[in-house]
Amino acid sequence: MTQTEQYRFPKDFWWGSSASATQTEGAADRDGKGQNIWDYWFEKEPHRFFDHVGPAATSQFYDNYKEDIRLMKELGHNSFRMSISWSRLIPDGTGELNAKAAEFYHSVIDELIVNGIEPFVNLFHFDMPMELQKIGGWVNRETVDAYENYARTCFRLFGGRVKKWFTHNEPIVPVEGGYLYDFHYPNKVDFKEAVQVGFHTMLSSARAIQAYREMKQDGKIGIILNLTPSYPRSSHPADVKAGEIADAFFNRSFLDPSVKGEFPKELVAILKNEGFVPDYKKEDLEVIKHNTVDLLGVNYYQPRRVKAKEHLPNPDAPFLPDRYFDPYVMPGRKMNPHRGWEIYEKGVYDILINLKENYGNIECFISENGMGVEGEERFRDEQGIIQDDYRIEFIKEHLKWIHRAIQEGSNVKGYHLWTFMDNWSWTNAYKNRYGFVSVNLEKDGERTVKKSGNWFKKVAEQHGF
Ligand code: BGP
Repeated sequence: MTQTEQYRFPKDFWWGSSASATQTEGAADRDGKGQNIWDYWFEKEPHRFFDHVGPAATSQFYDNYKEDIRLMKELGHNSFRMSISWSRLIPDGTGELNAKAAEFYHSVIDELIVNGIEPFVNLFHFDMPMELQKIGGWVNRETVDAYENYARTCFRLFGGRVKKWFTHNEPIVPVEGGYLYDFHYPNKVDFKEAVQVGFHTMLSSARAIQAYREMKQDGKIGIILNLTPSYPRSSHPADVKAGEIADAFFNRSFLDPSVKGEFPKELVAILKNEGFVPDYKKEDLEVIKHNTVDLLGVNYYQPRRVKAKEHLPNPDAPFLPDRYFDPYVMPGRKMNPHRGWEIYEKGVYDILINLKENYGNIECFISENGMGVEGEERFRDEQGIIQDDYRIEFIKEHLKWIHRAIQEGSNVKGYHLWTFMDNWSWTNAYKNRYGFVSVNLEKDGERTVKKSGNWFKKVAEQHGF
């Protein structure tokens, strides 16, 4: 692709950004919100969070949403993905509805629509209500019932104006973080529970979709998955097999049931062989089979490179998916050193072509993509604008591959950057900044549009670059 080439996107392409409740709202202990696992974990172990900054205040969207939405409009957004905080809307996870929370989400949705920005609403973004975590969170089947009830409540309250719904964001991440690799509460390393959590989460997604259709809602409902392509080190059959297994664990575990209504055979075979089949009822598989998604959100940050295992695993170590592959550090890879993630732009094209060829070319969009950078203040110029040319470059290079996928027939409908304004990144807190808009924590959260924000506005207005 040459520099002078032009990249035009369809006129109705969705240009925007994405965010989540816990990472942006703040007001974590106000207006009746219940605790979620992040509030609780931070209270217990603040040292696990960068600079000991917790989720209490985050980016104050709760108080500033009108101003923030005005800025979104200014930056050319025609759509924005947010999430509802379950523990704000239903503080105990089940039972009483918090009227103040309903009022808040009503106003946010109204404000977006008035500004010509379509709200895309996600129901679960890593933030399990603490009261439900106390009974085991997704390990406990009761959480699936509670979630279905929460989803029904959201459809009833907001379904008249929200026409794009998502059941979960990156459902594999709470499995990895909470039950395998120790980066989310409850910090367990327990593959049996991990599999149960995965299954119940998948079931909850299908049950919410079923409820959505039963309630005769007239929008679209989908799921947002972090599809991280697994690239084997080489074409050696052992490397290729390692790649296929990693793909089954981390991508196809949710992609196949969400889109095709069935779990990948390779994964089921491993779980059976290793003795980790989850508890389920026969009818669950029917619910999953008949309630697949209308629309798929694709989050893409980095590829996963793998190779065949170098050594026999320690037989006494806890079982982890990595028993089947080793990570592969490819010489010459391009890195984002702040986040420690490889940048591989073509990955987004490979995902879209895979969806086209193997998943019925399902309607999809890039629901997250972005670059977290530490210490962005040093790039502020005399006018006070952060000169984040590296982010413009990052977005551009990904958009070029998305453009190519469209030319080859991909059904990709939009691009949302992670994220609109700098926010709280879980255990990384405010270390890395991702936004089109900077949030100055020293100056009471003052917002200033970065160079990338102004650039994106033009791209959205001109349908390309
Ligand atoms: C995705 C999550 C987001 C966001 C992003 C960046 O996995 O959906 O919530 O945080 O990654 O990652 P991080 O914040 O860990 O740098």
